[in-house]
Amino acid sequence: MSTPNLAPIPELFVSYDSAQKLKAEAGNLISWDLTPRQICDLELLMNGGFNPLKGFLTEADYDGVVENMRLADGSLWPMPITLDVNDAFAEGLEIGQDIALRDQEGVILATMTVTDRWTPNKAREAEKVFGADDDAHPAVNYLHNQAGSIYLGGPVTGIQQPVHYDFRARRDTPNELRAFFRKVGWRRVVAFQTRNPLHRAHQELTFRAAREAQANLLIHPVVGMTKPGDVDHFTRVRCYEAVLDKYPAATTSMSLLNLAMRMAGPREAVWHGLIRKNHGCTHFIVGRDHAGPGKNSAGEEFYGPYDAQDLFRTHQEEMGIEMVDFKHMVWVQERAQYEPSDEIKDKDKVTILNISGTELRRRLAEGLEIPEWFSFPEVVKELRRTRPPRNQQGFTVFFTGFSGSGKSTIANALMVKLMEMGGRPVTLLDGDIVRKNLSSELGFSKEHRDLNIRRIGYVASEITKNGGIAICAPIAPYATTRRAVREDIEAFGAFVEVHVATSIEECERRDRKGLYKLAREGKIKEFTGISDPYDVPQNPELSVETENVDVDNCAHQVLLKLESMGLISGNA
Ligand code: PPS
Repeated sequence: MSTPNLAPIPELFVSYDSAQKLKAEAGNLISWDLTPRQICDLELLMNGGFNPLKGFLTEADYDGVVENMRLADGSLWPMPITLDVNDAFAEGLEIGQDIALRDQEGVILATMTVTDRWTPNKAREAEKVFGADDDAHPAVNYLHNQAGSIYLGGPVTGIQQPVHYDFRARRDTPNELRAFFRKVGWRRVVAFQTRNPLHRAHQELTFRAAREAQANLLIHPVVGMTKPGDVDHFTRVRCYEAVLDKYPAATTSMSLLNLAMRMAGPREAVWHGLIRKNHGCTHFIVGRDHAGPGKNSAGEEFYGPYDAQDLFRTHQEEMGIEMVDFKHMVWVQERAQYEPSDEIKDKDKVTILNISGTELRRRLAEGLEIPEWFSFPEVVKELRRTRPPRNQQGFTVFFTGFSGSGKSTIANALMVKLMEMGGRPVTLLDGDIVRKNLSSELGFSKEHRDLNIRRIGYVASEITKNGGIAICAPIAPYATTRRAVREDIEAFGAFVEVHVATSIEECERRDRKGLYKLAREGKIKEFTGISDPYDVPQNPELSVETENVDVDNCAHQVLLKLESMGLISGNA
């Protein structure tokens, strides 16, 4: 299995001339505007990265993949690659109909013949594929709260690749990589998958893997979609480029993979292996907790640290790519080198050092030292450029609570206090202001409330990205929408959720705007807390009581919270 057949792999693209013709004809077809994740999936379907798939999964293939990781014809495939759409779009379609698949600018990338349309059992998909129907898993959260409710399946005809403007020279299709390996005579290639910046431990691990497999090394980072909150791929690629100089050029190469990860641990490892096999690699590194999604809602790991290695091992013969498994690498101070932690025999006599991802983020956030044994100065410099200390980053304070709970009043007081401190621009996105300026056409149905909060989230994320402070004060009654906004914002800075926990009885008693009276009389419909739901925040950064506490004190509690999170300090 370690001498690859580097002949070209089948792609789903038609010839240039046919593509031009098809593109003109496809202009008349019903179009689906692909989501960012679907664009990633489509790219790998079309270029052979997902070989043997010939399109988005049919219902029979989907059932097989979900139940036992196999397509209907028996081939191994662990991940459902599905085209999820909304009800309205699905209703208008007939089986056998061709549809155009467009990117977010409207460019037609492919057509698809719809052979299957079904309503998936998402709870089953979550249990079987991701191991638990728990929204704390990013892919389960996506499945329930972002993906459409209907799946379409059928063969895809590729017209053109999605356009990328960044790092073009670093992106390769499976056939481009295969051609490169043929050209340079690389017969054994070990791939390293990553969604994080490379530090010294990774370099040591990849060196050892290449040595162990007697293979050349392909650093193959994911630049499509990774776990919410990860370092953005622009920064990471600059970091990779800095580290690449540390490898002997003739033995190591780097290529970027536009994959949308699912963080599915064991299944994901098998999927990653198949994708690397398609890219012409013979070996694949699986480390500790491969593609791990973090903790579940009970605070426990979703998968065991070596589950991914175990599942890969079971299937590697059939996959045709060999695993190079690695244990956790740690720094042994006395020997000044990295060693796999389980191979250290004299643990009680040496000093073992390690900096976790969480600890690294803390040090970056607080502008603390990051030692040379841990990372390369070039990498640390890049990370510091993107992630300045928290007291220089933008952030969002998101108040949520019933109408009349005191959100706006506390938000106003907080704004003034922050402006008094100076340093960063402050914008207040109060419920009423937003409804006047951004959402004047919206009402209070679930759909409209979600749209309203999404808009607030979008503006707040832009403010946060650009180093400002956004203070939001809508009711925001739905936990899933608040979570989505949190994820958007946390890509750029902190999200501080403050629950203004005034009880509904107290709000009604105060009834500042007289709205509760009208709601009781049925003159205002869908009124939060009276005739419409409110999901109480389960883990807000702060919860403030307003009964018998004055506004100044409430705003002060928020300031103290911001200070304890390192977001404000003496000189910022
Ligand atoms: S939401 O649910 O987050 O989109 O609501 P929001 O944009 O914050 O708007 C809430 C303000 O609109 C007034 N209002 C209502 N609130 C709740 N339910 C219904 N049906 C409703 N109709 C009008 C109310 O004055 C809210 O103002 P605040 O500032 O929260 O008191």
